[in-house]
Amino acid sequence: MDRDKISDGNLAAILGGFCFEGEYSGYERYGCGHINDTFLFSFKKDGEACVNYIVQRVNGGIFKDVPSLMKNFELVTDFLKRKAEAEGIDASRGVLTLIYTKNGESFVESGGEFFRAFVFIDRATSYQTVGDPSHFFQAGRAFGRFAALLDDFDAAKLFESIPDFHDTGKRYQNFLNALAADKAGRAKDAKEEIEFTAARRDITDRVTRLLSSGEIPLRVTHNDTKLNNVMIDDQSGEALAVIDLDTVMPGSLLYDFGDSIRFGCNSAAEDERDLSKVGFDIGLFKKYAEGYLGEVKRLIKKSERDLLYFAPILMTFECGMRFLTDYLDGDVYFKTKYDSHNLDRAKNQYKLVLEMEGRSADMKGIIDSIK
Ligand code: ADP
Ligand code: GN1
Ligand code: MG
Repeated sequence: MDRDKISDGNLAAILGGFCFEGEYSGYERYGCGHINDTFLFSFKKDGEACVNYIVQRVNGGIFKDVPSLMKNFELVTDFLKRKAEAEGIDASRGVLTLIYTKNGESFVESGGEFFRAFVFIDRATSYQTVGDPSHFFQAGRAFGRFAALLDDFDAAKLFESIPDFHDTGKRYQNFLNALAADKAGRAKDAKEEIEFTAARRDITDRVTRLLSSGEIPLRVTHNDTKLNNVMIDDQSGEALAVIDLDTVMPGSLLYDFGDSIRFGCNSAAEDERDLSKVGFDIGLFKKYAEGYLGEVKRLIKKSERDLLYFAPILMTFECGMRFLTDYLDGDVYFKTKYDSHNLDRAKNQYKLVLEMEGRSADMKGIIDSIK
């Protein structure tokens, strides 16, 4: 399948199914997500450009039960919209807006593929790296607000779209299984990374143990809090909607905080091959922590706060281990552009882990200094 294209039959089903406004004028491949295929659909009204839409082909290899996944989207966006309106926030830009079909469904199934559609948030950007530090502060606020708004959302209503998503211990077991199978015959090319992974086995269950014992609370979390999963207003520089709700599930606030730091505080892109460019920007850590803690201070427990310094290390290690596992499996999960793409990503993340480990005490100090 050419993932940059939509077949004619599916295009007709999308255009005939969703309640779009205006006259369709074309689509193009859009964005840099690793999971779904995203398209920008343009529309015109009386010959003039009007509201555009994002259409996504959901990754059916990863998400096996799309109707249940989309029910999560419906529940969460509905809940957020009501809260935003009660707080006087412009929900059309502040909350991801689903487009429903003429039959009231939030997806179209056609030719064995699933599609969903959203209002395109225009005059806003989803950044791939932090250029302006204030954007990162804004992202911290947005993900913090997301956690705070969902604090009273009933987690039992949510379908677990990817079970054990941030169970780092289980991810470690998956890594060991992939290594034992060595399906793609690549283990010989990843010796250093394999050793690096095994040497950190002890940290893998640190958060899950505390969740199981109840020492840290299970919350409704986003679980994929990369900077490029929040829209930033081009004019005001303020964060708008949090997007990419595929992994909104019960989890720990530590996962959300840690994953944002993993992505945003890397001085290089996630797949930069020149490892001398990969560094940990502690100034950005402070910015994000200020934005995030400002929004969650009402709900965060001391036991969670005490581990905010460790969360980025765990999430960066977990992500590196996932890239490495996918490399060993023969690139079956993440989109890759070349043969060793996943290995390069793993190397990059592990370099960042080393940098973060060296700055643990500084991270701790910064968290303690934020009131
Ligand atoms: P993936 O799960 O593949 O990462 P995302 O839902 O994050 O998919 O979408 C990929 C990209 O598409 C985003 O990073 C963003 O640039 C763009 N995007 C997604 N939804 C919207 C939206 N409603 N408005 C504007 N851009 C969007
Ligand atoms: C994927 O969907 P996207 O590109 O925002 C992945 C995250 C990883 C991330 C690494 C559902 O995020 O868990 O941390 O790539 N999402 C899923 O860049 O697996
Ligand atoms: Mg995304």
